[in-house]
Amino acid sequence: MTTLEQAPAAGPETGKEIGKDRRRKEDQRLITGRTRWTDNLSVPGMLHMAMVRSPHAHARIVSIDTSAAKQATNVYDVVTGHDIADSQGVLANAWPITEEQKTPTHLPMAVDRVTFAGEVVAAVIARSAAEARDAAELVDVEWEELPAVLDIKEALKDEVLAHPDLGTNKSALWQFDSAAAGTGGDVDEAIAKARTDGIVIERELLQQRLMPAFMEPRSYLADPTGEQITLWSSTQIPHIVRFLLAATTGVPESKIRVIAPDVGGGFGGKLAVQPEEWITFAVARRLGKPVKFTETRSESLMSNHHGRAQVQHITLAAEKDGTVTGLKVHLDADLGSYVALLGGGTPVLGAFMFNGIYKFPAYQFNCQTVFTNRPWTDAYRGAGRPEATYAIERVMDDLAAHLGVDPLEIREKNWIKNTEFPFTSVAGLVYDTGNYEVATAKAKEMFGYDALRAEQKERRARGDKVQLGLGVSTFTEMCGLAPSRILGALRYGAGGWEHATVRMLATGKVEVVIGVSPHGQGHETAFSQIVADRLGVPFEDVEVLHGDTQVSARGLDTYGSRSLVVGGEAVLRAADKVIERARVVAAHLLEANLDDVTFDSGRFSVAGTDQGMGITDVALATFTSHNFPDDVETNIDAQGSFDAVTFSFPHGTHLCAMEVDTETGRVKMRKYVCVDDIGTVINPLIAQGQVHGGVTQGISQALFEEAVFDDAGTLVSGSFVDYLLPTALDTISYDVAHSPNPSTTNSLGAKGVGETGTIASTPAVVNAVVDAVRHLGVTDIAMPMTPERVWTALRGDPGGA
Ligand code: MCN
Repeated sequence: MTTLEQAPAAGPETGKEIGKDRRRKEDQRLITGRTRWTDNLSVPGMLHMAMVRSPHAHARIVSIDTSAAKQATNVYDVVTGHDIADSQGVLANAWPITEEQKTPTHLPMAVDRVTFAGEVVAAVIARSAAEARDAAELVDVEWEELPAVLDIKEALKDEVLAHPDLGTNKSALWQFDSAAAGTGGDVDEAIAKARTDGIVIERELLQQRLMPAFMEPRSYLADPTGEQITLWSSTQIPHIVRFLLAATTGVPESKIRVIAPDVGGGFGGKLAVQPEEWITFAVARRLGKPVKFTETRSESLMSNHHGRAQVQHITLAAEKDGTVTGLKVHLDADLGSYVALLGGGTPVLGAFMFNGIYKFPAYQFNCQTVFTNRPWTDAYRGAGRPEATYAIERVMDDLAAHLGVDPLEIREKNWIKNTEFPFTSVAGLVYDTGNYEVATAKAKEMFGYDALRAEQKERRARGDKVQLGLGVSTFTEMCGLAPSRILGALRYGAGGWEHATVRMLATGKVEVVIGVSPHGQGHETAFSQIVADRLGVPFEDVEVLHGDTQVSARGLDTYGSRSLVVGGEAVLRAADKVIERARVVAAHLLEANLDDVTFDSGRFSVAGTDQGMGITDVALATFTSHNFPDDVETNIDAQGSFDAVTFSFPHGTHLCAMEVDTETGRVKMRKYVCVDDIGTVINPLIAQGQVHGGVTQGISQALFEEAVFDDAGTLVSGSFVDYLLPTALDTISYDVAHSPNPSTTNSLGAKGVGETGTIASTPAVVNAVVDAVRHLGVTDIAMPMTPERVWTALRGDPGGA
């Protein structure tokens, strides 16, 4: 047995974890399939549920005949919206972005009317999932079809209404004006001046609808048979789900336990209380039996919320030398059929980012949100920021082309210099740190920019069939959602704090309970590294617990690249409190004055002596000791919370080389380099994985993905046969590097990385393709840039709606 005297000081593996390429602790169980996803779970007496969904984009439910389904083998019950009408909660849409916002009632299960193809109208509960699905086909719904509005521009005309009772398709108009806010000048004046004595670039850009395509489809299991109702959910937000279920059902929060086991991706798509989730919970309560629902991939694509979906009207004013004098943005953003959890707030997040890394003197942003009879939209990796970065980086290229200068030159002319940080942007945010000069120089060198430009010139001169284009994308983003005070000012209902608990166990192991809820980000590994360094214990001795409201009572979950910069700081604070409490115990055990006891690398020492003891010895002593004085506590566990003052602002420069076959329209990626500033990097391997995944997702928007509906509003791209996602064969190996400037918003100095790749890569790819063929008269190609679209653009039609 280890005695206090024999206990070793912190071992050689401690004190240098941050910055180390640790393979993820989670990988063993995730990659070898040894984890238990929600759909693998089973509890005694569990029933299965299948949904009956609307085939129509807009229709009145005349009647629902459930009799045949109820007679089917092993069917336990069939539930319609009417059956649960009095218990149906209204799904979260409680945070209007303006006082005048129009918000339709959103019931989890439709009662009288459906507003998109895929909306749930009944649920069949049976002994097995197959029996439930078969019986769902026997539910006979009589429909009266209603006119549907399926397009943003049509919706704006208000001729056909998605929700006739609202009297309009327009939900809210959100506006920001730098002159009114006092953060800049008058944009209309800047544009008027540029029209007579400068340059004005005007563009309408399209952000197509995307569908979050996480690996694990949504799955829910609700068990009401215990003291509490337990809901296992493939969610990003167990704490928020528990709160919203309590708020919408009247069940006390203390009687609801939400468990997010390992979750196979979310990308913002699992950032909601989903109707199917709410129905699973409600039906289990109604029947008093455990009920499980797992969606098919087609159900996921047709009924999970979608992302992007906006028309962007951009006006950029500049002086003749390329100095930008103003930027005016008007967005028409498609909410789809309802206002989702973040609702109109998602496109509005872009309001703060259209000005990117630049020092624009005047800025105006208007966002009109509209309803259509399509699935509702909400956060999708980047949420507002990829859209903003796309627009500004596209028009900066247009400005460079207008002046006949290199795209990097025009950016450098307008960007915020390193010496100017902290910098208050024209949108009113304070950028913490950054160095665009260094990141860009590094990216240029890694890319071999000058050699590729020379090759491009030669190909153009020869009139090659395959032309080369170089795409530049610089970006910054507000990450670490976070600051409660800013969220409050934006009228978001949620706070932005985070919480953690650190417990030293008697054997010297450490349990860390986090409030953030990973679904692929590797928090168990990265947070172990932080705690191992701070407490001076081996990385392997730290266990990170999460995703269960019973275990982690307080937290605001994972989205907006917040987990490290907000949650990591909460963990640090808890660890520091543990050290402080352990110091008191150590002083007692070492019979020293508290002021003389210092802590370093896992060990307490008494100043001026060779006496000391490890923090793990202190933990053991708190467990075994029977004779502590009253003023020395035997509990050294601690909690920490953090709510940042402002966001942190990662940035980076991404460069992409694309080859374009001018005869076939086929495009091929040749090189992709990204140099990002994410402040202190906790685990470079994880960060690199996040960038790789993120960049691929952004490339995918540029080249592959688009939700397509037919004229009746049925999703045509309703399976992975029609909704194209890139495979390893479609991507190349990206060159990733960091150019860190530690953030001043948290003591780790970290900035988020979870969305950077997605935010930066889409414009890099599109700019590269357009750059390849600009000399042939092409200035725009709508996304996704399929070979057909590129081919058509070369013949004069940029495509798009
Ligand atoms: N990290 C680091 N050093 C930094 C910043 C982060 O080592 N300077 C590590 C973190 O410790 C964490 C990971 O990188 O392990 C991501 O951290 P962070 O940027 O804080 O992002 P979150 O953990 O909050 O994750 C959210 C973000 C978002 S918003 C989406 S969308 C997204 C993403 O992460 N969805 C993902 N990455 C995803 N990755 C997977 N596999 N699946 C998803 O659904």
